[in-house]
Amino acid sequence: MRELHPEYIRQREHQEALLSRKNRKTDFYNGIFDRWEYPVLTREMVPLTWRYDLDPETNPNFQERLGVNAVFNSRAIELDGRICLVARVEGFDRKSFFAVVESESGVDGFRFRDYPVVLPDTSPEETNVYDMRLTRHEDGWIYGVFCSESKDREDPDLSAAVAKAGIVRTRDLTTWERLPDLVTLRSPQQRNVCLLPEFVEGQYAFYTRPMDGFIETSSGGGIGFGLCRDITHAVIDEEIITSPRRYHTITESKNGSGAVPIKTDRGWIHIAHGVRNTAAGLRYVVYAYATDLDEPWRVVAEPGGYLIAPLGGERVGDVSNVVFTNGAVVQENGDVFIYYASSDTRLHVATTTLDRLTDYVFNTPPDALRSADCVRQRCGLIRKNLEFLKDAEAM
Ligand code: M1P
Repeated sequence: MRELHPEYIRQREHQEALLSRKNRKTDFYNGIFDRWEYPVLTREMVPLTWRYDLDPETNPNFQERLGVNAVFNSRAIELDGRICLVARVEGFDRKSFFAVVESESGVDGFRFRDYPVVLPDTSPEETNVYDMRLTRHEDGWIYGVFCSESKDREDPDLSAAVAKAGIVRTRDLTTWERLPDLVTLRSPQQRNVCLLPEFVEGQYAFYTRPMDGFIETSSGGGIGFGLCRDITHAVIDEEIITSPRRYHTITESKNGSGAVPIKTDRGWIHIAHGVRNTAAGLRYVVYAYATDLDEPWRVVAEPGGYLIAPLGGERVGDVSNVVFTNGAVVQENGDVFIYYASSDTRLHVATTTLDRLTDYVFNTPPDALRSADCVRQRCGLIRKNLEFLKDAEAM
């Protein structure tokens, strides 16, 4: 009979309390979505078996042998009545990998499966993988599209890297088949690529993010859209820009597709991220827009500004002043769970309904793009309200 280390027993109890803690809505209000008090995933929730050697003979001081730095950008999908996240887990060694984490409520009680996702290892050059978007496609497969990062061998700069879109497919989030990486003939690098759940013109439709370099999108004009016939050898020739980068807006530096688009009667709703540079560095926010159902590259509604920005403690972390989403779930009753990570450190949920989200996307005024026009826009709202109040109070 082997003895358990007393510290293991203490840590297990501590973790169990964290995992079974009930989450609750905060009193944050904007009529659009609700915020929740606790993050749904943190590094403290990662199983002890992933981090410690439990055997007192080989680990008498119960030291963490393989630490986890962060659990963040997660794709979400409903499977067998549970909400499953495919989370980005980053070790102390700064390498990311994926883990399936499941919950019944979607707002708390997330439990990691016994092992992380073991992707087929098809490229010795691939150094880091992260930010998977999972699409339940009408062809019957669940596809995962993620960033596959390698050293740029042609650039002597030690930090020079190449980002590509890796593609896997699965039916159960357990067995994964790796397909060749996406090739975009006109863009040297790709990140934040997301597959639409439906065929468009009989082809697979991807939202892309054309980039010249690893960090800077440079000539990449925003979120792209491209078609390919064969997903087992996915090649996109032309990328049309859908949601563009614009001067002095939340997408000025870059933007990228986030959750797999949500189909509504009025269009596909996209929940994406936009980046602006500031004196304090890059600031990432989450924004939303809609594209046409038949021409899903054509933007039909785009509220001005952001949907979610880092708030309070969310503003601080490994890469501060960042919120980022790559996953949302819409339930049959219309409830919507938007999973967003803060500062590349932890994962939160924002909840809303399809009705509230659609109202937000189609009825929030667009960015007027200039201060003078923004003041005109706001004065229009104030005037309408003052007249309304006069009438209401006269009653
Ligand atoms: O560090 C913030 C984010 O940076 C990248 O996003 P983008 O390609 O738009 O700059 C990604 O690495 C993302 O994972 C990360 O959260």
